[in-house]
Parts: sequence; structure tokens; C-alpha cells
Amino acid sequence: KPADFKEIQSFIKSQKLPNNVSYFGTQKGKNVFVFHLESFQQFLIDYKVNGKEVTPNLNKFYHDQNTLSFDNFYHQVSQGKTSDAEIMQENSLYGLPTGSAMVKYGTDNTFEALPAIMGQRGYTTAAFHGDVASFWNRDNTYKSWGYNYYFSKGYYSNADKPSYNVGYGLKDKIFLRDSAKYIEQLPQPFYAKLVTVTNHYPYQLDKENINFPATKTGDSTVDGYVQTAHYLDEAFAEFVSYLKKAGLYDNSVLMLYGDHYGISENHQPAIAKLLGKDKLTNYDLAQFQKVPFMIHGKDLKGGINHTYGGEIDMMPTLLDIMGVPDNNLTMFGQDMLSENYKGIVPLRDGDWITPNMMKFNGDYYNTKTGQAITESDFTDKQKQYVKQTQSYVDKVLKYSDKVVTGDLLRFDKRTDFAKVDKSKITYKVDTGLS
Ligand code: GP9
Ligand code: MN
Repeated sequence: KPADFKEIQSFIKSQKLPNNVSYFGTQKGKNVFVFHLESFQQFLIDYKVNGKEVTPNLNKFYHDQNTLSFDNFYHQVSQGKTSDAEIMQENSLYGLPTGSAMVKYGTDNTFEALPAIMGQRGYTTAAFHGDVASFWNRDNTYKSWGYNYYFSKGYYSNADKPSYNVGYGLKDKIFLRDSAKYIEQLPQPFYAKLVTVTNHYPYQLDKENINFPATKTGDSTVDGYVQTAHYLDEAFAEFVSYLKKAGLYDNSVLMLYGDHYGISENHQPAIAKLLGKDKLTNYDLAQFQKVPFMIHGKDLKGGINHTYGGEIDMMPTLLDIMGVPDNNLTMFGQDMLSENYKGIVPLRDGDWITPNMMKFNGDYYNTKTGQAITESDFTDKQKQYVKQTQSYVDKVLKYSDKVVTGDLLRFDKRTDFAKVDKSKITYKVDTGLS
């Protein structure tokens, strides 16, 4: 109902933070590459197996002086996995508590998504993915989000050849290499999203591409993880050297993020071995939900930033750097670069993480020290803090769900954004491929 939207809008307004003057618009007008690192966890950064870095190229990129890297950044997905990450990244709306928002609401809802926003600012927008177009209902959702182009499996030659394909689609190196011919044709400036897929459970790779020793946790679905992550790292490096050769590196912003965990909580003995621990606590498991979030620009002020955040915050943070004023857009995340940023990270099940305290799988911890805090031992201050934090978390999740399930953005009358006309967007259909 329109009244619901009004209420949510005034909440959004009350949460708005000022941009950061030393970042705002510093990368304005540049191309944007969004690099979706499938199942990539933060622990892989600088992680070594037998003294060898698993992801040397991403590590270098992470430590680059022009890369802004966040090391307390959490995934917030639920059952919608990749699609939850995508809706957060491009809309700053949460996925749903069950199922996938893209599948259920992607076709018919009104959105005010990042591709459409950039498109209305003169950008060409394109999504790239080496799986069938319809997976997670991307073919319909990307239209609603305003993508001009969607290059899915059917656009790539030999995509069904066994040597080109593993698991969910084209192998990342081939996918990225063959995306170049489309990237080169995009009028600049462009916003391009590349969704990788090879580093996906069950982490299998053909022999010729295995270039790294497996771990020896004794859990066969875990032990290949570093091998496909290493492959993804090499694929990224090849793509970066292509960008440099093509003259696109310096006039583009590269934003990277890991979409969600690669190793689930069902593999705790293996996780303990990877982390060199005897026993895991819920605190350790919470830390294990960190994923990378990095933004690189030629003259961007980089460094490792310890601000606490999550995927819902990517869009407002990127808008800041790109100099797009947010004008009270219905975003449930906040600009991580803002001086007033709060650092409350709601998880989809209602748990949360803040710089002071966290609630994970029902247990409370001191975020800095990892010390467990029993509810019955809470000080009055802690009681108050938990109550306030929980009510904020419950509220944003509830409001975001209302926006998605009630299709509330159709009631937005803003004049600085034209509603996307989906009927004007068509993608070549690639249903001939499986
Ligand atoms: C498939 C891919 C995988 O197209 O993006 O999604 P996930 O299983 O990670 O949600
Ligand atoms: Mn995924």
C-alpha cells in the first residue's frame, strides 16, 4: 500500500548519512566493473597452503595502494545465495527469508536498481555470466533492473563443450577471455557486471587446470576449494592484464566482492583444520562468513579499512565514490565511507554483527575479543545495546521484505529516476543450450 511506502520512506530518510567528502565523486564518469567472486571467502586472502599463497593475484590487488579493501565485511545471503548477493549489490534490498527474491519478484516488480541509475546517467550497462540465461531468473530480473545487455551462455562459442564447461557453466578463464569481444563494443562509460562460477561447490576442475595442491582436511568436498579459488585468482589476473592491454584499467573502477561462503557450517571439522583450531565456536563460524569487498581506482585512496559492513552496503558506498547523490533512494544499506556510518550488519536470520558485539546462531560475543557473553550476565548497558540493535535489525529486514513482497517501489514518485520500461529491453534467448 502507498501508506507503507510512505512510512518506509521516512525511515530511510531518517537513516541517511552524509557522503565522505574525500571520496565523493573521485571516480565519477569512469567505467565500472563489478566482479562477482563466486563462493569466495575473506579467509582465502593471504591464506597459504604449504607456504604457498592460494590467491597471490587477488592478494596483491587487495594490498594495492589504490584498492580500498574492507576486512570486516560479511555476506548476508540466505537461501537465494548468489541471487541474494546480487539483489543486495544492485538494489541495496535484502533477499527474502526463504526462496529467492529474483525468482519470485524479479520479473514483475518495479526496481530502482544500480544499472538503471547508471544507465540514466549516460552509462551503457551489461551483465555477463557463463550459465544459462534463466538461472535465478536473471533473464527477466536484469530487464527489471535496467540492464541494456545480458551476455549469458548462448553468447559464448563452444559453451557446451565438456572442456569449456565445469559445474554451473563456462570456466572462468574462458568466460572472461571471451567476454572481451563484447566489452570492447560497449560504448563508454559502461557499467559491467561479471558473474564468475567455477569456484562453486563441489569445487571440481579438470586436470589441466589444477595448478595448486588440495588441502588435506579429509573432507573431499572441501579440499578442492583452494584449487578452484586459485583458478579464479588466475582468471582474475588474466582479466586484469587484458584490461591493461586494452587501455581500460586506468579509466575503470573495479569493484570485487565474494557472494557468500564456499564452505558451509556442515563442514565444521574441515573448517577447524583449515583454520588450525581444535574446536570451533559460533564466534569462529561468524568470522568465517566474511567475504572480500574491494574497490580499485587509479587514483583512489586505498588501504585496508576495518569498518564493519555487509553486502547491503555496497551500493551506497559505490554511489559515493562514483559521485551519484542518493537522494533518499530506498536503500537499506549505508555508505561505509560516511563518517557517521553505524556498522550494524544484519544477517538474514535476524542475527547481527557490530564492531562491539555480535549475535550469531543465538550466541552473543564481544566482537573484538571473541569472548562469549551470556545473556543472563548482560550489564544494563549491554541489555540496552542489544535491544536497540535487535530492533534496528528487525526493522530493516521487515521493511525491506515489505518493499519486495509488496512491490512498493511502484509507488515511488521521485522525479530524478525514470521507471524502467522493460518492454523496450530484449536479450537474445539462449534456451537452446542446457
Ligand atoms: C549459477 C550461479 C550459482 O548461475 O550463479 O548460484 P549459487 O548456487 O551460488 O547460488
Ligand atoms: Mn554463488
